[in-house]
Amino acid sequence: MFLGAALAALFIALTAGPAAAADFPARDSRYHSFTEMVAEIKAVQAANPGIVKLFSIGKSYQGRTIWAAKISDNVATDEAEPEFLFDSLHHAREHMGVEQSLYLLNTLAKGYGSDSQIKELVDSREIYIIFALNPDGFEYDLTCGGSHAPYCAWRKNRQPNAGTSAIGTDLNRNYGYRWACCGGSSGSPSSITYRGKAAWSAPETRALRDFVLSRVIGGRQQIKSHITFHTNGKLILWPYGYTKTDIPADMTALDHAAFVAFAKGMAARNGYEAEQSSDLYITDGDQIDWMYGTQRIFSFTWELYPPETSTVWGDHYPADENIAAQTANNRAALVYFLRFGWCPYSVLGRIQADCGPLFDDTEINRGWSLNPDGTDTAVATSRFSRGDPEPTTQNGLRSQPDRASSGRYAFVTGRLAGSTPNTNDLDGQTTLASPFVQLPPVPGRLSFRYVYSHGPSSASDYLKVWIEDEATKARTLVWSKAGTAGTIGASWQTATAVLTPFGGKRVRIVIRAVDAGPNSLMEVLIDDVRIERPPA
Ligand code: 0X9
Ligand code: CA
Ligand code: CA
Ligand code: ZN
Ligand code: CA
Repeated sequence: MFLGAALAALFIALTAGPAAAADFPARDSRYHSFTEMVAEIKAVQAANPGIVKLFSIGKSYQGRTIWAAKISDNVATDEAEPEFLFDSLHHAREHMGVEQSLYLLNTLAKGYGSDSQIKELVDSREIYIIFALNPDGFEYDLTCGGSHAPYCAWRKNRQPNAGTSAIGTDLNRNYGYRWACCGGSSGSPSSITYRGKAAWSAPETRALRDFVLSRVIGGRQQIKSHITFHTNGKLILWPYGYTKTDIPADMTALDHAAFVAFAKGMAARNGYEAEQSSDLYITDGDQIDWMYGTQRIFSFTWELYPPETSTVWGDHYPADENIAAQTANNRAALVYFLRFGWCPYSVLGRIQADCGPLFDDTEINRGWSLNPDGTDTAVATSRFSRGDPEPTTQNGLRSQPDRASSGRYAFVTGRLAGSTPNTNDLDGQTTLASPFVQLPPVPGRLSFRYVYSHGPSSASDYLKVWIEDEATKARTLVWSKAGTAGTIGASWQTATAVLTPFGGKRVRIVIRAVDAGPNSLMEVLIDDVRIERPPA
């Protein structure tokens, strides 16, 4: 009796523990289960230790490892190479995404020794792949009964929700950019597009966020381009999902042009269709909106094979015979993405202007410092700040434009409308310094957009730009503009300066505006700062 009870208790303890690893049915055995995926990536690392390094970006709700690989030469070292990110399996039932990520890993690792184009890409870039963001859903999706057994058509993660038996958050509605803004997600835990109780409420999205943020070094995001693999529909989607507007205030016209050209370039190579993600339907809190909206990463959703079938079973469970051909069909598009994604402006023919050592459209914080010497005298409200300039009229003339040169933001003195001395008018000194940048032996020009407007002024008012050598701290004046007795209105101009003397040095750009004249009114704006590539 006692023994029987003990055996029964043991039996319960064993069956209540973690379920045995789930697997695909024999007919779909070419798909990788989570266990097989882990075994595969470990085998690839073991066979290619010089260029493949596995790591974890964190744990799922149920404690599974979210596996990632870095692929590069000198893989253990963080080199100054453009970084790329791929991920798959936000949605549990979208198994072809895992196969696409494994295909990419194998293509890079196996091609390294035999294909000079692949070797060049791996040597010159740092490529990250996150194989299954949603491992709990991955396992669970292979554990159902019914006519489609073992498949569940599960989408969300496996995180419980307080006050209901409904499980799971849609990870692709849980990101913290315009979360819940626009009717593109559900507030109901039973919905397949449940956004979670707050942005970042899922451990899986937090892990991805923290990894991406960890790639901001010296104020600059190292990841330049990103693809998240989903199924299905054979689509290449660019941001935004939250709005149908093509170029909303939080996207520059230039970035939009680059998104369209780059997406079309990929689509031409795999036969997919390229469109804005909201053309499919509105989403809010989705990953690529956050990646671009906050990090300015050129981020795409690929909806993989098959084309739309209009049933979840047809859409997400194509027979495993399709895996090899459909993942390989994307090879040329992936190679193209890796070739040009370090700077998608290059696809627009803008490599010289926009793909140099520095290009800052000021739409996000890219590590500039305000008052770097601690000597600025202007009050806080009149110093440079990065923001949306409010239109200002002084002496019957527009002194502060109502628009940045690009996008929404510029560096602007006395950002708010009005000409109140010491508030909106500059009065005193304000200084900006860029992050330090390594110049090539023969650098291209410095160029920037500026507004320098003033009421009657004098040469004691000025806007000056220096290049500071990091090693010697020496500053060299490369451009300046002084006040005059006349009145100058607000208009955006382009300035350039030659940087040849600074070739090979690590330098920063120092920009200072001084309003020293007693009666002068002054406004300065700066946008679109570039250190160009030298002409080819
Ligand atoms: O709804 C999603 O999260 C994605 N489609 S899926 O069928 N894989 O679930 C689409 C994400 C891209 N964003 C928009 N279409 N707005
Ligand atoms: Ca490297
Ligand atoms: Ca790096
Ligand atoms: Zn999906
Ligand atoms: Ca701007």
